[in-house]
Amino acid sequence: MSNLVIFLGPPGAGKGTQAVTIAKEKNLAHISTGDMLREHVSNETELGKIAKTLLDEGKLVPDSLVIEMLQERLLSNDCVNGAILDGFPRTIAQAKSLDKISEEFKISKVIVFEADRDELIKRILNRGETSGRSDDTEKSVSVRLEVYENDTAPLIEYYEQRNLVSKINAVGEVENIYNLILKEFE
Ligand code: B4P
Repeated sequence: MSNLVIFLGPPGAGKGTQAVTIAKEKNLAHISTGDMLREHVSNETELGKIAKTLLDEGKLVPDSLVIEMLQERLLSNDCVNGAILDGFPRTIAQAKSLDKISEEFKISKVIVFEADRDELIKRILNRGETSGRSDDTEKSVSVRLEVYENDTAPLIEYYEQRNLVSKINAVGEVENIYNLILKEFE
């Protein structure tokens, strides 16, 4: 059975930043549903056409579409050692579906990234100046933060009930945060 480690946190908390290096270090696949959706948008697939406006507005893509996309991704060869899920699940429905598809995968840990709202907004708007990401705008950020509070934050309790949660202070040097996360893998 392969392990799944979930990176959970508000937009801009550094999940993507840390997932890339931790996945390499631990020989795990890095699965970012945000990156996958942006790829669909740039390839103008059917899913991409549906997702584009939702991403731009900071809203979530419908559960059924994201769940199907993730299920397919987990079948890839690079997931045999396990994976870091960066940005999935984002709703209780997604979490429940993950419990069902996790027969060959076990959720071993949920790392929750904590950072205050001002810091998150600062980081995202900073990135917006260079990234070209159409959702790194002031308008979209406030929607993304609201969606996080309403739909995603309840997952912390969902996984706390199973004793899977470790909370990380995600404000500080990237390298220090990386070391904090690595400790959670010991
Ligand atoms: P994502 O791509 O997952 O975007 P995000 O949650 O906003 O995280 P982001 O990448 O911004 O933050 P990160 O923490 O890496 O999702 C985008 C959209 O896709 C969603 O809004 C939604 O529409 C859709 N979507 C994705 N998954 C979905 C799902 N499961 N269901 C439905 N819809 C879904 O980094 C942010 C910035 O901070 C970076 O610029 C980084 O350089 C900087 N940073 C990181 N660590 C730092 C530190 N320690 N100090 C200073 N800056 C730091």
